[in-house]
Amino acid sequence: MALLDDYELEELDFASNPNHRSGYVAVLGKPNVGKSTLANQMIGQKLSIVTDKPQTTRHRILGICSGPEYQMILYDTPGVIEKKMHKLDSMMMKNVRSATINADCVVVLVDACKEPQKIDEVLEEGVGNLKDKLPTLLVLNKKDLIKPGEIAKKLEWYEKFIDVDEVIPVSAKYGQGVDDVKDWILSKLPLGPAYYPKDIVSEHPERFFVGEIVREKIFMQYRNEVPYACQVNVVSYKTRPTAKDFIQVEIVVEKNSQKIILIGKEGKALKLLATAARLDIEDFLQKKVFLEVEVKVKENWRQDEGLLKYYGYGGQIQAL
Ligand SMILES: Nc1nc2c(ncn2[C@@H]2O[C@H](COP(=O)(O)OP(=O)(O)OP(=O)(O)O)[C@@H](O)[C@H]2O)c(=O)[nH]1
Ligand SMILES: [Mg+2]
Repeated sequence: MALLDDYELEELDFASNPNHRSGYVAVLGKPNVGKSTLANQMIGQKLSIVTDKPQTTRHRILGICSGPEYQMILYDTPGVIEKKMHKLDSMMMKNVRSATINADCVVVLVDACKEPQKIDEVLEEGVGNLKDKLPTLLVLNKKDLIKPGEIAKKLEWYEKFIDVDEVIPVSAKYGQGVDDVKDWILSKLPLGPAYYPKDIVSEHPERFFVGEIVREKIFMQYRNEVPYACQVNVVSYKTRPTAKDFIQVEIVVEKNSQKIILIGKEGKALKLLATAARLDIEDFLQKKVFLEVEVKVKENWRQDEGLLKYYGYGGQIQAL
């Protein structure tokens, strides 16, 4: 695994290959359709967290998929929602829009298990009224969950009623059809040199992913509203040459009752969470770490624009 932290920009040495293609791809869709699963499959590494709950992804997450002849820079985005309950939701939707600003093409996912439906809201929120219509692919995801005859019917519906350049059935979870998606993207990318070193998979700092892993474990361990009320901040990250790396994480919740749930009886629930997160973080970083997790209450943080910006929802992902 390589992140941009490991590189000095001036060391970049772009190959001058006249057939090389590179560009930006926005991955859009409603919540829970499998955007992050597809992005991870394409990159070949789990960068975005995946859960069975809607509104898992909150930022636009940049993942880089490179080959000898190409570099696709994917933006995984938050699921498009109609009702914006909190300022956080509105900021998440801004992150959807900002992913498409520089995009060379757009991939819209829909869930093959659901009744066929228009993708107008997704395009409206994501692409808005960008002057030039971007090449758009519709991915009919989760095809593993329905019968081949059903897939054919749904494919026909989408091809007939939705104005996109192509429709491809895929199972992002099992990697089926993912190469077809890559080929389609490749055909839409302009000729040009790579933007990033070829072995880089993201430009976000390691600590961003550490926070996301903790958030994934919260989604997995706690129910109902609790995971949605959590913000995870990596407040300290110290690499230590003679000891395990030391990572200090704070989980911010909105109410004391949520703090009590997170901590659990005699702190057992939080301990369980910290262990599950640590194991995944160690797997991600490929080294042992010491993880300290603390829970804090900040009332209504999801409505507080200043705090939301501080937490990095204003656009560029930043390390606190
Ligand atoms: N069976 C099956 N499940 C899938 C497939 N793709 C995704 N899933 C599951 O669908 C759920 C949602 O996947 P995500 O990748 O988190 O979806 P998302 O669109 O990124 O969701 P948000 O970030 O909440 O908008 C998870 O439980 C995935 O395992 C697929 O091809 N087949
Ligand atoms: Mg996601």
